[in-house]
Amino acid sequence: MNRALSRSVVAIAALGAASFAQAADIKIGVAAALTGGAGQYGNAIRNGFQLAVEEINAAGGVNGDKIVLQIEDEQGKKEEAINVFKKLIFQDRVLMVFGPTLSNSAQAAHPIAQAAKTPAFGTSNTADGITSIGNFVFRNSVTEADVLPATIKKAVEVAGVKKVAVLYGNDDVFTKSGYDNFKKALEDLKIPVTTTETFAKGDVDFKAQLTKIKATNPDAIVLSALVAEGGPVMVAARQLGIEVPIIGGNGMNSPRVFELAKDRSDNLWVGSPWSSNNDTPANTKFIAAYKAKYNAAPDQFAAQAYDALYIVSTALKGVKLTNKLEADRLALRDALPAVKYTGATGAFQFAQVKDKAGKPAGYDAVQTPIVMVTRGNAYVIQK
Ligand code: LEU
Repeated sequence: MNRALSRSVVAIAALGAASFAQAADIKIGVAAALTGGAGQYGNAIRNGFQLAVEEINAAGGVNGDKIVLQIEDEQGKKEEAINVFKKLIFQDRVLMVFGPTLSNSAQAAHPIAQAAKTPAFGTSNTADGITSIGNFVFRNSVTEADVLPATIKKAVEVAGVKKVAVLYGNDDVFTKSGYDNFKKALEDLKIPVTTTETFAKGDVDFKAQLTKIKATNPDAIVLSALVAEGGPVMVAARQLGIEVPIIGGNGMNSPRVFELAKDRSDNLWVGSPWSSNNDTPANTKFIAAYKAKYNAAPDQFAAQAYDALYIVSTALKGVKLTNKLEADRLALRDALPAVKYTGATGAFQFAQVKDKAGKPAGYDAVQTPIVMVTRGNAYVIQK
């Protein structure tokens, strides 16, 4: 074989390998809190993604391409979320990144994705302002601003709540945003607040705040907390003989409440688009598949992660991937906003939000929340 010919044989072989690699994998990053205080949420999220990726690939993938998830533990810490985002985007060169689990971390990590023109997709971030970061930021988790007014309204109607005490974590983006939105919802409904108390991440003793709350004799406690603190708050409240409803935000919608508060977990009110009692075909299928795979019941966070991968795969079906990362990231970004999808969490679509300067930015979820109350270690739909 002469030299020129052997060179072209090598070139053709290389071309073959490249186009084969192109057809093989779509690499997607997942940043989740798999350890630490938010680990309960992050593990449910990972499970939801893993179930969805298996199903999607078993059904032929995306136009024949397989999705490969690269899952990293960001530990529920914003510094770790930043590190994980950088690794996934610049080193592993994923097409997009799901996560991180907490808004507190998303607020720190999503600007990295935005600057790198890489889609970032939150499946559990519910604080105000996350998608205002920019037009590469998406979420399918319904915000506190959308859910809390519905939860409060229902508790007022059904449980006759006329005045409330407020308790919230003041050192976390999500618990603070929940507080802001509770405050607004209470003002809109003209419900007086008897006292407002705070706590910090890692606190374990809530007696001082709850004793003050008890003395003001509220009809309910409004609680903006992650479950690591919120579970123990419920136990402490009931121990002090405070039996009124506890109205919680997104952080309190986790079966971890039942592990932490056990027989003191009743009468907790939360809102969410997802409920295990919602027996639509898509949700029934999801719950059965999840139970079969994990031998445990799913929660809202698993459901939202599961739906999120289907939303992305729906977008990707309309995208012609070129294997040029920058172009492919942009094409996915451009395809996502139009996706309409009905999954475990019901009918879903995106709505664009504005940034602080009033310019079009990222995309929030449009979904209707259901209000639920805990009874006998289960979240029961409140009609
Ligand atoms: N919704 C919370 C947040 O935005 C996280 C969730 C896992 C409870 O931080």
